[in-house]
Amino acid sequence: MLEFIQLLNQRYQTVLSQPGTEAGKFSYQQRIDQLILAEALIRKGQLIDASPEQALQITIVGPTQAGKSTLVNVLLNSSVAGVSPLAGYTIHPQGFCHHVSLVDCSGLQRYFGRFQQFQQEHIPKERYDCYSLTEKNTDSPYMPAGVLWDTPDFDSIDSATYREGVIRAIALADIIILVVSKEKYADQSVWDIMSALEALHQPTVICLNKLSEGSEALLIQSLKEKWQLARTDAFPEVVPLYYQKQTGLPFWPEAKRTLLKHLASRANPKKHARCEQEFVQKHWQNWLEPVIAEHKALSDWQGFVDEAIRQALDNYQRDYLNHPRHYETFQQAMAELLTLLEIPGLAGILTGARKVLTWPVKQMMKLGRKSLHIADSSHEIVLLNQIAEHFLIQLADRLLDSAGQGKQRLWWKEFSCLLRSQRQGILQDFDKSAKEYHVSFQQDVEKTAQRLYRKLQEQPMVLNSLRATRVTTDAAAIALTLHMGGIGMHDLIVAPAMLTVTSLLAESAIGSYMHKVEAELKLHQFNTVKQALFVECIGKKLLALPEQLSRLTHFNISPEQLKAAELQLTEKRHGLRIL
Ligand SMILES: Nc1nc2c(ncn2[C@@H]2O[C@H](COP(=O)(O)OP(=O)(O)OP(=O)(O)O)[C@@H](O)[C@H]2O)c(=O)[nH]1
Ligand SMILES: [Mg+2]
Repeated sequence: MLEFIQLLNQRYQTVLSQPGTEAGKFSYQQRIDQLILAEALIRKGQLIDASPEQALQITIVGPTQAGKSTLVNVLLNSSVAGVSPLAGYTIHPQGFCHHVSLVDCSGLQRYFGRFQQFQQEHIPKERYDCYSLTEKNTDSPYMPAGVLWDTPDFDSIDSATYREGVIRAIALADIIILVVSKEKYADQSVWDIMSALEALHQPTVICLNKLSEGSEALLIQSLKEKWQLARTDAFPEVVPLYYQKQTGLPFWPEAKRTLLKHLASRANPKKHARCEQEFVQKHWQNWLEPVIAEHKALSDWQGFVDEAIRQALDNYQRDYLNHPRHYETFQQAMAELLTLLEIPGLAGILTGARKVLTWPVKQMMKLGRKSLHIADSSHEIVLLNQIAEHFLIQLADRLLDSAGQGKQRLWWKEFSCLLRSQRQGILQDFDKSAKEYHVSFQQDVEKTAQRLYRKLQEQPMVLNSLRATRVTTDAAAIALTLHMGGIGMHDLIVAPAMLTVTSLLAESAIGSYMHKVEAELKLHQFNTVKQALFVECIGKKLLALPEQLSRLTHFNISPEQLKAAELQLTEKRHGLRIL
């Protein structure tokens, strides 16, 4: 699951960084934040699994200049956190161990993943993918043993650059302290974050900082209203922080001295797994919305291809297999049969075959290229290539239609260009496969001829009468000429002698057997063309085409990848188990 969330996050970031995604920018950025949070929650789950006695983690969050770093100092009774009147001063998550040793926190490096740990004074200002962890020996009356995290703000202009650090520190927290000042507590950014955090069910405290005398009750009431608009859980404890002139620090009220220790006893790492799962499930559909839209486009594309294959095969049947003049394969089997019959007196006639034939010599000469390969003269191949061309034109039209409407316009548009660029190559491959099919199908033609020949041998009467006809000799001569490359297939079919022999056989005792054999040959031929040319050759190539779409503008997460991730989600493994 972790890998899938990372992949999704990475794809969102890539797609978002491309021009033309302005429309979805806000929602995409929001989802990226949620995915970073989800990843961090899964990592926290792994941390709990690896070391159940992990030190308590308290994270302070709040808008810039609210006094987060100041509060760290107050709670730790030190001046360890850097405080400044410059907005966006803290830019890294900075952890301070209180009554916990650094060794006890060694699991944190794994939790932070690609974020690198530094000592506080060495943390590089130009890098955001790092955090610091510092052991403090000061004593605090307010803090339970644990790590107190100071975090960067989430509302300044620069905050987008260090937002991931904030999210990671938030997901790590067993307790959240929200710090707001009277100027900032109503900001939308504060309540967006608080609303997003509800699913994490962390015990929470709100610190109201920079208070002026007399404003407390009103502000708390207003805070409560804001809370109730953003969240459904109970309004948490509010700690009003008043400024102390002598120390120059806000003052933690005596009445709240044990508040954090009390909350610490409520923190329950065992609940984490459930929160983690709830969070992922809550956002899953929303995260996957563009991925599923791509899958829909993909399945539409599959539908277009299937439909186009169906139509292409209909055309093949209509214009070839069932066409009374164009279907030549069975005639070829007949030609083979005639050569098997060893017609008496053929040798003598063969030399003058051209004169015997009943079509103009000129046409014969035109077609009489010696080594004419059978596939080159095949009407079937010409037709199949025409069908393939029409097939691609039809698909290109469907793509243009889809590119002009619907949600996935960009996907279809790019896909349409892709198909255009690959069209020539696809047609060339198809032509090559068609020729290969045609040549290898000659074996089936020969087998058909053998079957007919065997049947004829069982019928000596038919065989003899066939051998005795002059027209059979003519037809056999034509068949042989075809064999030697002297004529093309079409001329064989229209040769009257061939037609006569075919009808002689059709009307003979083996007539019905011949029809049956022809029907079987056609069916086998249909299935072979369908499988070898339209499913395997052109179909597979077209269905694999979307994989070549740019990974910069599309998610390109396959339905299989998604399925595997969803299985993990329901299997409740990889940190997504219910305890
Ligand atoms: N008057 C007054 N000033 C305060 C109080 N708390 C903090 N400050 C000042 O407010 C400024 C910001 O305080 P920080 O603690 O750095 O605020 P922060 O939330 O960490 O700010 P960033 O790190 O920039 O996000 C500093 O100049 C503090 O001295 C307070 O209670 N009263
Ligand atoms: Mg700060």
